[in-house]
Amino acid sequence: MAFNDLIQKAFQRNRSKIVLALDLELPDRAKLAEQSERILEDVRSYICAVKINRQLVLSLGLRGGVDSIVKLAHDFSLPAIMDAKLNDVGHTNEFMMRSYIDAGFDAVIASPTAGWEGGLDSVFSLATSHGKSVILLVYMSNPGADAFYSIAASSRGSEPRPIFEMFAEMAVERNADGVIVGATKPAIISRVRELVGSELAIFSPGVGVQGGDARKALDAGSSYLIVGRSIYGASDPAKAAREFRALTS
Ligand code: BMP
Repeated sequence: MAFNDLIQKAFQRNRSKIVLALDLELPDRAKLAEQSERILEDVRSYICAVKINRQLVLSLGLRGGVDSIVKLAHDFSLPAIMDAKLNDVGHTNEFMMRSYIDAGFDAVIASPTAGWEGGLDSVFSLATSHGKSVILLVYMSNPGADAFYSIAASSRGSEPRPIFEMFAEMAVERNADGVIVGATKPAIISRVRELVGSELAIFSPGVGVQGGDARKALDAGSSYLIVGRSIYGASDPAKAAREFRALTS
């Protein structure tokens, strides 16, 4: 089933717009795998997807490691997103994208900074041929993000405008299945919503520890909130996930 259908179904089943960022860091590989799986199991009814980042890929490896967590997510009928922020030249992007697809991921996050030709073209083309999704990073949640994503730039003689607007338009033009915009930047979320229209999913990380406000992000146009430490770092992750879910209804 395609990523969009999987996340929609999970959203309807669990009444949740929360994507769990499963970014645990533990020195012991076996404990890391066990604890990551336990948290996913505990919160599975309160989330609509799981996002895996380099913390798990670097520590567990893809084969015989992260792929088991992806399988577990699928057993719970939850889609799995790989937060790869792909931004290299074509053949390297292609290798990474193929590896994540082979590991079972339904969607992969890419950064638009490499540009299209010889950069993201291979990522989108692999995604299309394998029925997978690409989510494009449009504006990051960290305080320093403004120094880059708001730079006014001009493309091929057009009027200068913030670079994130070009990234949002690239997502639409290239048929991405979603964009990432930090929950800490509600005004940017509103602007991106105007640019991408009502259909494209906006995923917003930065709620909780980073200080973003769930309600403000959703009111500004976010479709889903990505939450990590405030859930997996809580003494009772299921309770924390349930409380975040309540903020999204
Ligand atoms: P936390 O809720 O613990 O702050 O985690 C947020 C997650 O979202 C992390 O996996 C991080 O890499 C990711 N993320 C982010 O925080 N801001 C961005 O702009 C883009 C991200 O992918």
